[in-house]
Amino acid sequence: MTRQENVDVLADHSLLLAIPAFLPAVALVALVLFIAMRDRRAEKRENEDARAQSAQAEHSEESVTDRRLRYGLVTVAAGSLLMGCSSGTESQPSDVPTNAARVIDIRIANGTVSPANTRTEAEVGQRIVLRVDSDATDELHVHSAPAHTFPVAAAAGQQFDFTVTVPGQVEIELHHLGRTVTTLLVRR
Ligand SMILES: [Cu+2]
Repeated sequence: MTRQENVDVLADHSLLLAIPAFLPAVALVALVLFIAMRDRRAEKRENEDARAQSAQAEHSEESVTDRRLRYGLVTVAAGSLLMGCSSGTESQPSDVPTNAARVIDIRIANGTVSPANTRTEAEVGQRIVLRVDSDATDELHVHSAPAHTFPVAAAAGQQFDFTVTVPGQVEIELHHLGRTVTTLLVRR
């Protein structure tokens, strides 16, 4: 019987214990109500079954146990589903800096830099990551408040990161080459 497998899943106590910690109480109440309604419908169906098979006295007793197991299983399954949703796709207030880092790949070779004079949109509090491949030493200067200066070596795979806390335009320059790599348009 497939219902026997359900007993194993119920024994996962860590998941059961995690539910009250992560689920809002409102979601739990809604969930239980939903399951209870479903269960009542199933019960009605099973009672009709039992009446039809009244000769088998054991049947109804069995189905009550099965239903209890199924109730628990559905709670656990729906709970874990809800937990997955809330941690992944829950929308955040727009002023909370939860964006992924803005990565800017910079390549310096033969006295030229790319990109050059571009514009890069960013948000206040967003992490900005500069990944630099260079064949010459230079100095990256971020004209934010406070400003940042990063020494560039003649090497591949260098990485510098910072966060801009004030909205506005922030130039990222290469001082030895005298070029503007990009200008950050930092919005609230
Ligand atoms: Cu500068």
